[in-house]
Amino acid sequence: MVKESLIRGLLIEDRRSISRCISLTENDDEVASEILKKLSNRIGQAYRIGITGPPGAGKSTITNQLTKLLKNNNHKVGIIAVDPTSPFTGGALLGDRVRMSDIGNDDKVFIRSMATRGSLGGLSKKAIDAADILDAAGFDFIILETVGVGQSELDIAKSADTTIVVLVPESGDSVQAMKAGLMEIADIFVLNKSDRPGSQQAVTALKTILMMRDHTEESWLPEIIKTTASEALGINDLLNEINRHRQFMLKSKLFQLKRQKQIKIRIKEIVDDRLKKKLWTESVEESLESSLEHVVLGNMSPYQIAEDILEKFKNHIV
Ligand SMILES: Nc1nc2c(ncn2[C@@H]2O[C@H](COP(=O)(O)OP(=O)(O)O)[C@@H](O)[C@H]2O)c(=O)[nH]1
Ligand SMILES: [Mg+2]
Repeated sequence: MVKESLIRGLLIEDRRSISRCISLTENDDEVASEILKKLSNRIGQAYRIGITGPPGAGKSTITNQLTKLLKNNNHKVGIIAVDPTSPFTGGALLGDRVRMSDIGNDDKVFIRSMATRGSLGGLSKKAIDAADILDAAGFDFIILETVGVGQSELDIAKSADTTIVVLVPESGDSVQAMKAGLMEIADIFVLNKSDRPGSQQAVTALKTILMMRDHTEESWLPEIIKTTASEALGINDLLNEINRHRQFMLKSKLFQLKRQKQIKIRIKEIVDDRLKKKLWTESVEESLESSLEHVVLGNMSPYQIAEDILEKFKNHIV
């Protein structure tokens, strides 16, 4: 069977099998879930790092530099780059590939770009499934790069063990980040492009915002790491901070808790998704369509129709 040979390929780190498995998670929910079920005892070893922030902040450059460093330490690194600005295989993805080309041609590194194909639906599911595939294939670190806009992207970044939010010195960047919900999800802040003017002021502004955050004695306080990723400056500090966060989480049992919380969200998503697919059959859609005019005319309530649909569904599944 195709599936068995794919899994065998994956486990010996055959790149084409890995690639094919990821494509399946993007395109064929059924086969992909079969594969992921079979691989469950292989998933959970990799450490996952989420990197998010505004477009152009330097996320790909940081990913590139961090990967080089991890590779030099003999680690295998899988990268999933999600880019909503390119609905098809457009310029932005190509740009990423070119920039990452010096780390890509190597069996210690696997890079996968994920476009959103116009719609954002299910994006986080696809990216997290892909991370699981790379995890099963034996990569030690998985980096998930997403642009910090939109709920799906935040969900992906949050799914990591350590979430890094990248900002730049441009005025107001940290205020924008706060609005976009980036402040809450950061375990580490990176102030990249610190070769630019205003970087120290940006750090101070960020610190002020961070002090307003609720925290207790035992909770993790995010540090701000200054980098100039294009010159590979500060990347060592960043890796040290990632390791410090990892150790903190392991010691305080937060690691297990964070993963459990993510798994719960994920299972609920899978169930919701499948329920929706089961419920909204063609005939249900049709009967909904034909009831609409009764609502417009005031003969029926939308609630009545919704309840009828649910009642029929209930009778259908029991
Ligand atoms: N001046 C400066 N430019 C940088 C730095 N890091 C990245 N860049 C440049 O900023 C641009 C966007 O970087 P990229 O990594 O693609 O950003 P992303 O959209 O967040 O992934 C590229 O032209 C990089 O070369 C830095 O530390 N300083
Ligand atoms: Mg990028």
